[in-house]
Amino acid sequence: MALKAVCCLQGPVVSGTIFFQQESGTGPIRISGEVKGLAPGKHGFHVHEFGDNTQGCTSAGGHYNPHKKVHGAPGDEIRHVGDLGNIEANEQGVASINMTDRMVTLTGPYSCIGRTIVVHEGVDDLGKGGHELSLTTGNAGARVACGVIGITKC
Ligand SMILES: [Cu+2]
Ligand SMILES: [Zn+2]
Repeated sequence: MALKAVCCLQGPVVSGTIFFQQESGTGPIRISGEVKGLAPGKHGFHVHEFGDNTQGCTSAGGHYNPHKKVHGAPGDEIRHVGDLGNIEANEQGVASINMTDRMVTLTGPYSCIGRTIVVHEGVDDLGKGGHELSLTTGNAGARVACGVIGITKC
């Protein structure tokens, strides 16, 4: 049975809706949707640990990293579970998202349901930027929008 989830991203300027669909508990997940209000170019896009927005996007904590790895690219063997890389906004500030991922999941002990999607002001360097933050956050800068991933109707 397909599992479905949704995330409404909200920030002072940036907003969007992200959909998640996973065909079974073990299959890859499809992540799609649209984010608007962005500066043109790439923006870090991650699942953060907590579904807590009490202090804004800050209280979502760091990248979801249950296996205690270093930060990486979505295609890397060594990465945080939450590392979804970058989304890219066009000249109108709109990013259309359509990706699959093999680590983010909606089921099991490492489910991302109830955690937060964060969109960043800057580019995620995918761990390769040589900055002191590259291996923890990708040095992606401020959090411009966030929202909790919730279960939706199948
Ligand atoms: Cu992030
Ligand atoms: Zn990370």
